[in-house]
Amino acid sequence: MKITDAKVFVGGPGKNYVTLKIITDQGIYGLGDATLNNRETLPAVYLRDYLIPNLIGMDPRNSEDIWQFFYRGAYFRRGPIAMAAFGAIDMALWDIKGKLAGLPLYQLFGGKSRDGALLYAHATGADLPELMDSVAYYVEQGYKAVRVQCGIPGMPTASYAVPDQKGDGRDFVTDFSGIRPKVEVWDNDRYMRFMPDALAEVRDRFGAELKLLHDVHHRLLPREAAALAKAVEPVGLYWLEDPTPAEDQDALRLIRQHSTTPIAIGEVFNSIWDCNRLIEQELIDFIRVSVTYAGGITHVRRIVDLASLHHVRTGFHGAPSHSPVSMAAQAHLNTWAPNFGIQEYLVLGTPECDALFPSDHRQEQGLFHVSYTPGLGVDFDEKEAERYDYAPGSHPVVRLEDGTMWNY
Ligand code: CS2
Ligand code: MG
Repeated sequence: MKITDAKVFVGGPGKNYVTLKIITDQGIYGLGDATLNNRETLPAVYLRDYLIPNLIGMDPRNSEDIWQFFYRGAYFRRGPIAMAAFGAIDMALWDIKGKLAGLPLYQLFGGKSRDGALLYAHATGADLPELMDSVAYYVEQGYKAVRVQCGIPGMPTASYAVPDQKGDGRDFVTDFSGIRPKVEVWDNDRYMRFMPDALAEVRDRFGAELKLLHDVHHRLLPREAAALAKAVEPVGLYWLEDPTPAEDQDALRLIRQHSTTPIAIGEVFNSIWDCNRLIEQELIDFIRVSVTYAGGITHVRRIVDLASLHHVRTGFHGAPSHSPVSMAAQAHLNTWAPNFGIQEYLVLGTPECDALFPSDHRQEQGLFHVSYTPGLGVDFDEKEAERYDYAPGSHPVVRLEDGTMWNY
């Protein structure tokens, strides 16, 4: 069996999805997602100029050898661009493998460990009343877990995942459009004074059952993060995410020393080498890698297996920049993983997205159910893809009130 062609498509509804299609001499093809948010053209070029010329002629069934060929062959290993490109190839090869076997991928991983995978939605508000309305909106839809983000009174600009004007705390998606980044102004003290009480009010309003998650989004110093994790302990959060910048892993030790609030980290990690110490030293409770940024199914399975040895559960990243292809790959991993925790899930099921990526996976009552379709169980409509062009975008940058550059 030989790979005869591979095509890269960049574009999609509201997102520059980078979709890879690997075609074989037996007419079977596989799909992969290499969408690196706001840097999408880079994995696309990496695929077109460096990887696909080598891929042609290879036997798609040797996914492990092909992963090692590109990872070791790069010499300059790892990094988000390379791992997103390798990850897309790997997803596509697993898709082909499942189609060849006539089985959905979770069956090749070891079968079902659960019927539906728990999802969490994104509730947000420019202020607390709007956040309460947004949480109620997702609870009504059957979600059992909701992430809560809220505008901070007195903050000069809207902050991470918060609408910059009142009125749309439902189905809110951050607008990254434009090559020049928006500038957010931020202050840790204002946030620290507001957020613990805000989270406590959400808990009081929605009761003990609802799983509440909050993303600090890398903003705090280790001492502040330890103080926040301690202050929100009575709220009983499902997790506190990215409390400190992810590079400094020792910062999490201070948080552990001062609180039992569950910690989730990992969406910016690209390989097992970014998180093995964190997992082995049990400094986190949830690992948030994604198959797109961390080298595909082959590599993420290694991270999941390591995590399962240390009581660390999965909480795969699922921001809107992950296309239905990688979300399908993660859904199969979530169906199999013995240490599955939760999956981040955003409004993927828009009519435009479904037209571009037809699939019979379904989301119901806050749970994701994979279909029995062989492979990933998601397809790609090349005709539909012609409707979409690449549109440059950029993450906002964050400055403190005195102008100091800070973390988005
Ligand atoms: C966020 C992301 O979903 C999350 O947990 O941290 O939305 C993140 O801001 C984006 O993926 C950045 O591209
Ligand atoms: Mg996050």
